[in-house]
Amino acid sequence: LQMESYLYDALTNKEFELYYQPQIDITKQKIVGMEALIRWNHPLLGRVAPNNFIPIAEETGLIAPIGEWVIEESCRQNSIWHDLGYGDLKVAVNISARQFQHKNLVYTIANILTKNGLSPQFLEVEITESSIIQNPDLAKKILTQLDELGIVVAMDDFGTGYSSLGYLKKFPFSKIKIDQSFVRELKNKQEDLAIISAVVILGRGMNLQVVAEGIENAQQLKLLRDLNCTTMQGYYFGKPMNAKEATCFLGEGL
Ligand code: G
Ligand code: G
Ligand code: MN
Ligand code: NA
Repeated sequence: LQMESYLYDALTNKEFELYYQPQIDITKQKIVGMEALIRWNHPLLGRVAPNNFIPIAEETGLIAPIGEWVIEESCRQNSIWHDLGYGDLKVAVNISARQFQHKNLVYTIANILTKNGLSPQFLEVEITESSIIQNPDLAKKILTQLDELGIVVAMDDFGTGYSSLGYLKKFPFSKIKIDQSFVRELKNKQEDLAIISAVVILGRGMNLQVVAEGIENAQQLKLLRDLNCTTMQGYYFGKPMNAKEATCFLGEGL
């Protein structure tokens, strides 16, 4: 309850910060995107993990202004990166189900892009299957509008839900992110390899980009590369880092 009351003031008090985790195209040896991950530093509570405060933000409706700030701040940052010469870098933001109820979400996003001189193709929205389930019709309406604007719509945590395959057909996804759990358990075992391999082939057949998440070591990288997975994200390449560190990371290249 106390956390909730603190959360109301967090935006005004500028307690949020975005961290960025790189997405790598291993065939091009290039950083192709940055996923924005929110961080909350409260003067008394200290660092509060998103898994602890995002649910509260969703329940209270605070996710609308917080989510808007995330989009605003990540687009502002990406526009800076474009000006620094990383002209095809994308930024990805996580969107909660509740944000679909935000009256002017699409309009707001379009305005943020214009204001920052950022073309829509450089913004990705990551949606989980569970957030679609809450209101599929509304989700479809909003995601279709975002897709028509040219924004990349990605299915996050792919493979953990119940009917992911049907959603790929019904909703305008152009990217799937294979859930970390599949990569974490990835060993030279028939089943693990078969699942990832099937998703990569599925993505190719449906003209969807595929990203593997949670790569923590060279062995996982090698296994994924052998399965023709080309885009990856994980601690092995880079942990989520603040804007300054992420800018240095871009400067150092791979
Ligand atoms: O970053 P980790 O960094 O601990 O993120 C934990 C969870 O919080 C993930 O499921 C991630 O998708 C979610 N998350 C991180 N940032 C945001 C955000 O800005 N908005 C929403 N809705 N979820 C976020
Ligand atoms: O749910 P979503 O995929 O948006 O959240 C990503 C979460 O995974 C964040 O909490 C992020 O910090 C975390 N993460 C990113 N890369 C790795 C990794 O290689 N290993 C682990 N264990 N977590 C990771
Ligand atoms: Mn995500
Ligand atoms: Na994910």
